[in-house]
Amino acid sequence: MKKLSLFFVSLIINASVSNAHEGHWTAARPDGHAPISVMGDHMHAMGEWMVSYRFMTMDMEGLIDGSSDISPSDAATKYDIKMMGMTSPMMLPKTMTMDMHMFGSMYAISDKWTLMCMLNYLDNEMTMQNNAKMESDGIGDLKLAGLYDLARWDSGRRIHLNIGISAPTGSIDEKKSDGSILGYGMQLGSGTWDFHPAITYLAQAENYSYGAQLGGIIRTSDNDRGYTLGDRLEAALWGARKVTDSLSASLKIDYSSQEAIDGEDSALNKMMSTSNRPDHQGRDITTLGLGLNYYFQDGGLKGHRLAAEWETPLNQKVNGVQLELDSIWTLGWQYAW
Ligand SMILES: [Cu+2]
Repeated sequence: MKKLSLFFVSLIINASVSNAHEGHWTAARPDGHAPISVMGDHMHAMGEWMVSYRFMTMDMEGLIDGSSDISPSDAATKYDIKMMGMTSPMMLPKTMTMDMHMFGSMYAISDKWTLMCMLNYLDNEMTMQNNAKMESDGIGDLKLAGLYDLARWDSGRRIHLNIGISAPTGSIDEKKSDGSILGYGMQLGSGTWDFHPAITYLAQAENYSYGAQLGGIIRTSDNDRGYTLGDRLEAALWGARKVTDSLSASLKIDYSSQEAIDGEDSALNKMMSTSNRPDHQGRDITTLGLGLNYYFQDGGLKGHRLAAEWETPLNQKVNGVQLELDSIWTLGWQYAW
């Protein structure tokens, strides 16, 4: 792990001494796209289309209280978790896997505006301390965005604005097999119309590139179950090194902060599990991501891209008691024409 990150760091640092890029920013190189976990990172030239598919899998295991490990029985005592009147950690979460299939398309209506559309299919599985399993799956919130080119310079740098909204197409009524409602983390959407603004900066030199994106999610109302997911702030910084004309390696640092839930779903039993408590939702997390992008320059697959990224937390602090994030894998395919 340490050796691997040093390899990526040295790739990128070595590269930063190479010459600056002469012309405009271009997507026609492997690192012309950001690490695959970054959304809305690049724009297209007028008339260009792109379709993409990403598979993301997130693994969580073990409980943390703020930023320290806590045993299920200590958590039950500390937060007064009860089953049938007795302190019991039985319904506290043990592990969770969240799989996401993400389908996207992009189209540039002009050189100034690129439109983007994204729909996810989620598949969640959670195991409780008593080994009971809970599952939910279905489509998430439909996201539409416009990327607006703010400025482009000769030296391979550019900056754009991301103006996105998401519609509440994902279910917030997912239930257990016994018909009772599932906790907040197992629901598929926010239940609200959300605003997703961001600003993205990109820079390219001969053999390396870097970028930064600052954005967030602002919820605009209460959902019809009586709560609002926390607003979110996200900042990402990445660098990539061209290894060959088709392959690049990247390093990314990502910080995000999501607030706790406002309001509550009154159908959830707050005594039974922290998963049912609005103040035990949301977290601050910093992750390190290592990635590879592959760009097919010619032949039958010209224009296709494949990418993979692995992310692991450097630091995380949850609100209340929650599962600890272990790792995130994102695999992607993109095709532009
Ligand atoms: Cu694109």
